[in-house]
Amino acid sequence: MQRRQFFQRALAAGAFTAAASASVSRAAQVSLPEPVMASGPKTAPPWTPPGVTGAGHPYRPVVTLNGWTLPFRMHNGVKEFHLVAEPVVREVAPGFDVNMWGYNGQSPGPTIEVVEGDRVRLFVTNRLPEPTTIHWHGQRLPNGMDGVGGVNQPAIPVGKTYVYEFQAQRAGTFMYHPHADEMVQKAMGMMGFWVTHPKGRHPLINEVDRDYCFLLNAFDVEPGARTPNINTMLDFNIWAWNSRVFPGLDPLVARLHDRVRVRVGNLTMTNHPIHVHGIEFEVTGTDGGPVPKSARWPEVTTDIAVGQMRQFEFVADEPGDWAMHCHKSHHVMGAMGHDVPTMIGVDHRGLVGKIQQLVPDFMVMGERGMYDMKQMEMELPPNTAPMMAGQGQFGPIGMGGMFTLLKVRADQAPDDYADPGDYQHPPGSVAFEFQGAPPDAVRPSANTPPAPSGLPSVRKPAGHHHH
Ligand SMILES: [Cu+2]
Repeated sequence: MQRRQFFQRALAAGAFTAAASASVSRAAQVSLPEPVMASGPKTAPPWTPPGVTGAGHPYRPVVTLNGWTLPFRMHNGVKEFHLVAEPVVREVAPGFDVNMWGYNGQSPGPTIEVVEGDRVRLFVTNRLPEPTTIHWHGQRLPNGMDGVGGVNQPAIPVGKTYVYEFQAQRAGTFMYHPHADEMVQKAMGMMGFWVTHPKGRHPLINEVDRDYCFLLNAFDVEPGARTPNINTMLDFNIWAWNSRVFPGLDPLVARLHDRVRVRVGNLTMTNHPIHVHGIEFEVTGTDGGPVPKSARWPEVTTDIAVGQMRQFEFVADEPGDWAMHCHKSHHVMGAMGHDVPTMIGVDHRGLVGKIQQLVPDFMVMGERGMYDMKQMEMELPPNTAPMMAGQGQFGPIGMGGMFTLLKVRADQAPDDYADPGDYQHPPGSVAFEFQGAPPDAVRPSANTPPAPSGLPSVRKPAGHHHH
């Protein structure tokens, strides 16, 4: 479904209508809101609930990178959401689809946005082939709403719908994910973002012009396959933001001098030092709450450990196309990063046995398995993540995985999130080729032992004395 149709359908379904009366029947009170579904990996425009005022409304909505925000239904003063846990196909990059599990048509699931103090009711329908739950990471809530299967509730059986209900007690940056068979369910892409906006002006939460959010996630998808290996603990090959890799990731766009907030949560099994070029930022909050102002310091990289969230802020006061990426070099490569040399010229049919070691029922998965085996006889498997693809105005970018661009433009209209294209550099401001004659390189001969200092004698600084 196209974005426009999806919002129209959401409107038609009454997803935004406020309850007309407090005297609704008990049956109506527990009626399921029609789930709003999305397909496609593009970044949806920020969503402001129409017709909702007061109690923190309107707020500056977040923009979910290559994702979207779930519309809610007001019902007797309660914000009602309907999440559907289900198998999905996620386009991780153009030409690379992965069978995942997610919510409402995509992985990750839609972002939930509410206001501090809101009463929230979340219907969760399980259309997976196994039981699930949802844990609302970081929230203050009644223990029975915390979503740990077996501890706080029975797991939601296949085909059933459970209801979670609590008050969003503090403003901040949160996420949701299963707490039932979670190794499998997180490895398959089940997660989503949650933002609670402050009810009014907050001493530690800045008002910003742009507010971006995304989750760090990782998958292990054999080249040419379509389903992640769920037993992988460390050797992932798809390093993603919101189940998407460069060049499939949209840019973060800002108007010159905008104050920008970026919220990031890590649901992978390793840490990610997130680095932004061109500006300095401060970490203004975590999933534990806002950071006191006296405890903030300037950074250009912030490490996000497993299970942590960070929100950082900066003023976009330098125009340009600034790289923004994980600083682990293997995390800005694609699926073939480690394996492509061993794939070329190799009989790929041997790979089936290797996959079977990890996924014993690989061959009994049906037509898919045979199809994949056929594909593996080709030189390079189709449906493989681009390794280091992406073209810039000066040539190949040589990046994949956890990489995108922060695009800052003086002429970007307020609230315009469209990709402004390549940065037009002012004349004389781009690194250029030296046109003179290259100097002679003086190197020590292979047969000559190095000078005692360990440096070639021609480079010894004047006045230096050996011991
Ligand atoms: Cu990383």
